[in-house]
Amino acid sequence: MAQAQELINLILPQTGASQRIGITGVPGVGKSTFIEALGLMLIQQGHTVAVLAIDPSSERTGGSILGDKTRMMELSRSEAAFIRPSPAGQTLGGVARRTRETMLLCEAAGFDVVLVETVGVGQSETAVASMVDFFLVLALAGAGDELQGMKRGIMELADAIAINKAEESNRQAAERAAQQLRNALHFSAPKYDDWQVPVLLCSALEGHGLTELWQTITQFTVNSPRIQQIRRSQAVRWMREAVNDGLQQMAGNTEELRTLKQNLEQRVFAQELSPHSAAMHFLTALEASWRVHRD
Ligand SMILES: Nc1nc2c(ncn2[C@@H]2O[C@H](COP(=O)(O)OP(=O)(O)O)[C@@H](O)[C@H]2O)c(=O)[nH]1
Ligand SMILES: [Mg+2]
Repeated sequence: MAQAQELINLILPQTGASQRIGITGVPGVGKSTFIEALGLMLIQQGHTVAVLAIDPSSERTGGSILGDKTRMMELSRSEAAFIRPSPAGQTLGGVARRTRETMLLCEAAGFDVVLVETVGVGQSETAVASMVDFFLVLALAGAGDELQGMKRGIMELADAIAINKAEESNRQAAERAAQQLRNALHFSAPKYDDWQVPVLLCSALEGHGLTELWQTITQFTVNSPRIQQIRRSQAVRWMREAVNDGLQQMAGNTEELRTLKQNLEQRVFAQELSPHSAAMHFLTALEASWRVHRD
């Protein structure tokens, strides 16, 4: 743990030069197919691409990693690409931290585009959005899917939305879905004053719309003072998270503290003690224990 931290500190000066892109959408929307197509296109343009996945559920549901690997077959064979599935067996916070650190390692290794795939369910979008420069949401056209599959929270995180599977045969429905989304976006609070979230069409399968999408992304990320702002705010947020994680860890550090916490919780449950006094009691014990361990 300490060694890993030391390594991160050591490589830190070599990080930061990549474009960090998050990609989300409901299972089946085409994220892996999209990443394969975009990744290959970027490699052809001379980029090197790292693909990281953040999916805290992947250990439980199994299989998803295997599925993604086969979907990114060609990309995974390329010398200029690196693909890594979610670190397993951890909480979302742990997965997020590991993914962030892996992203830094990839940058230090020279990859200049990092794509982070996340499943469009649960809290993992927020975690990914807080570690990338640009957050792309993939959606599908048809039967109200565009609003159904797009929970409000996700829409608020989006820097661009792409309607995937917009092949010729599906074009009209895709256009309609895009228009609906544009209308809906008018009613949600803008993430940045100077950036209107574009809604584009693409087909990951046929490779259509990817050039335009990449143009949109680079318009946002390359030579933009906004990126520095975003990364600085993210750094502060990561620090806060690390402090909170550390406090949680300290609180469970010794048998004594764990027992005390249980006892206090029981007394609060039994209404013998107010939540506030119990918390103060615990914090006092935590502080004392910390002094002992520090000295
Ligand atoms: N028609 C069509 N099918 C696609 C497209 N992109 C992905 N698919 C298919 O949709 C299914 C799910 O794709 P996948 O990339 O695994 O989705 P993920 O779960 O979001 O990673 C697969 O059968 C893909 O072949 C597309 O642009 N057009
Ligand atoms: Mg996938």
